[in-house]
Amino acid sequence: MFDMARVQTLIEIAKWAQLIRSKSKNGIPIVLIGEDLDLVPPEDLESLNDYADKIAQENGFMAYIPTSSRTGFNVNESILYMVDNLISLNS
Ligand SMILES: Nc1nc2c(ncn2[C@@H]2O[C@H](COP(=O)(O)OP(=O)(O)O)[C@@H](O)[C@H]2O)c(=O)[nH]1
Ligand SMILES: [Mg+2]
Repeated sequence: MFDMARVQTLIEIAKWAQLIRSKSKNGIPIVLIGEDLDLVPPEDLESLNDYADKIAQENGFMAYIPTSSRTGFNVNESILYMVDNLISLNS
């Protein structure tokens, strides 16, 4: 998870992914969640989403999902996405 209002937290994602992978079994699924979507200036949103998609692809994540707990946008959806995918990976 990274803070969409602080791009530095997205830049650091590769490092966190490396740490997670060094401490878990091969092939652990990772979903990149952006938090605080509502704090992103509308004019910055497209380039931020493009950049996050690129980081997700480069690091082999399953998906990138921007969310806001303030507005509720993608909150249930992101949890359901992860649950559904964990269930299908394990069946
Ligand atoms: N604007 C906005 N504020 C949020 C959102 N989610 C949490 N906050 C606020 O951000 C602060 C820190 O949230 P928290 O989830 O505890 O920690 P964080 O993971 O470091 O962001 C709290 O005051 C929350 O009320 C959000 O989606 N949008
Ligand atoms: Mg926050």
